[in-house]
Amino acid sequence: MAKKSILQQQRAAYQPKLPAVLWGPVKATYGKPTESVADHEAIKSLFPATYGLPELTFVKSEAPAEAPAAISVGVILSGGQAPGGHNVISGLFDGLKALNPDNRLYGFLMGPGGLVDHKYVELTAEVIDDYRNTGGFDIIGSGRTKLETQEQFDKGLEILKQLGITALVIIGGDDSNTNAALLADYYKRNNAGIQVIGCPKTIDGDLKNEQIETSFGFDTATKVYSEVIGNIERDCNSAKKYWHFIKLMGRSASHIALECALQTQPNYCIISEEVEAKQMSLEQVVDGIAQVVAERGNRGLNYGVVLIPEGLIEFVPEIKSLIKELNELLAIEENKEKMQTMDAAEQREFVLKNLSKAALATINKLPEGVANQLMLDRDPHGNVQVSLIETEKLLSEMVEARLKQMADKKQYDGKFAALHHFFGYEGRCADPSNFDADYCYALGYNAAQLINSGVTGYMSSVRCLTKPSSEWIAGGIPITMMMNMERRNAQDKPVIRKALVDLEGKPFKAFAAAREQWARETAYLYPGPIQYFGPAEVCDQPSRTLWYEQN
Ligand code: FBP
Repeated sequence: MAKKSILQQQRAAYQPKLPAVLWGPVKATYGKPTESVADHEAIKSLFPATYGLPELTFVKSEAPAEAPAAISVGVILSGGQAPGGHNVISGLFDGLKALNPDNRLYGFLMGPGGLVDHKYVELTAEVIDDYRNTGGFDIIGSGRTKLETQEQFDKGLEILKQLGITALVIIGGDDSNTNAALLADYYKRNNAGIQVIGCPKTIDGDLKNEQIETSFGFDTATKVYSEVIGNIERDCNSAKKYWHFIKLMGRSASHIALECALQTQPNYCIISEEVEAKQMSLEQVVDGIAQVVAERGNRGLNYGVVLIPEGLIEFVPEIKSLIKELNELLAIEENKEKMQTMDAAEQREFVLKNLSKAALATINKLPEGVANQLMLDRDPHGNVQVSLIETEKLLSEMVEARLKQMADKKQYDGKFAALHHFFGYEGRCADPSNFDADYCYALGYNAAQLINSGVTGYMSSVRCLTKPSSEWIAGGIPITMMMNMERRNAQDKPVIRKALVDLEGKPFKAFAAAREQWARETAYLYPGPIQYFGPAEVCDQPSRTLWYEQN
């Protein structure tokens, strides 16, 4: 067994808190039939067996006369790591064992690919106990294979049948849960006898809606980033000589940047959704930062902190149209085949030759590295890999150039020295905060109850998350309810609608009301590291986003 740190040894003993309703036997109660968030007819025709299912809520019940028959269940971790994944699995394991001690759990290795390639391990108590309350997905690994073809579904079915598995839990983000819904519908349509249940994972915080209050991992990851942003702010306020440009993970949505801003009160934070709503050009975004730098610099304050969401580039309108055009171009089969035979320089030339005049003008304004990222790299779900684009450097270079122009016009006489950071991977495998440890364990435990209720195509849901955990509500949400049609890889596809920052929502409004003061003054807030032991007001606080949304 691997050596454990002292914190790991102590933390292993933490008993995650469950909603009171899950402390004993439960009964499922059902609401009215549901509709997808949009495109009803299209989604209905793509999910004929699972569309329109009712919402499910658990209530306490009498113990059954005898335990349900023993079953075997499979579990998959899908996509980017998020703190708390191990607790979803330990909650699922404990939930299954509470229903029948002979129930068995298998983990498919390295993401959905493990199901297709028949790579798995049995997760016994001995294995599980080693991973309770720890960060990471290393118990079985994760991957980004997209489950979408009938061949993959059938290959998966072979191993499920072979192992006697009758239910599969997919722990993933919006794309992975979309795949869970496709799989659920396919297996139900074909009477395969396999239930599929999803769990809402992603540090990005963009898998949320009226039914799913937050995805797990967001709480811990943003606390880790906020700790280090706070440390940088303090360093910055001590040396008083640098501007720190900090890019934060989170894909398209700016939830992470917004949450970190609320926790640390930096001098500037860009919210991509606002950039899009105001139709701002890249020059205008740069100008906004330069004005703050100049205003502080002219008062002798040549330092500050700027937070940048990694997806910013996709929201600048001219770049958004460029990406759209590139996606269409790169998805044409004939183009794909041609490009496979070319080297990188030829591919670049080919793409440039086929772009419209407007798109060409936009791409020519960008540094070569950024242009190449936009032109060529996509993840298996067709997303631009925004975490690889160095937006923080792009912006600070453009700010410096803008300040020079201002200095020439005698509008600025400060000094500007920039440092760059990217916080993303540092937060994805941190030991889960108490909030995530409890929430994840409850999601997993609840998934076992959903399986026991016989449903399929549902996402495990635990709600009322700013209340004490004993008052949390547990149940299931039909995944098709969260879906709409979107353009992916140049095709209209059913997907779970991504939640972007709501500019009318309370978290954004709280930020907008304070940001001018944070820009002018040095109002830094230092949240410090996540605390696992100590008073509840230090250890058990949910994210500011959740707090503002529910209070
Ligand atoms: P998920 O959507 O799979 O949860 O991914 C989260 C994330 O951390 C994003 O914030 C980031 O853009 C991406 O993964 C990075 O991907 P990779 O791990 O493949 O480098």
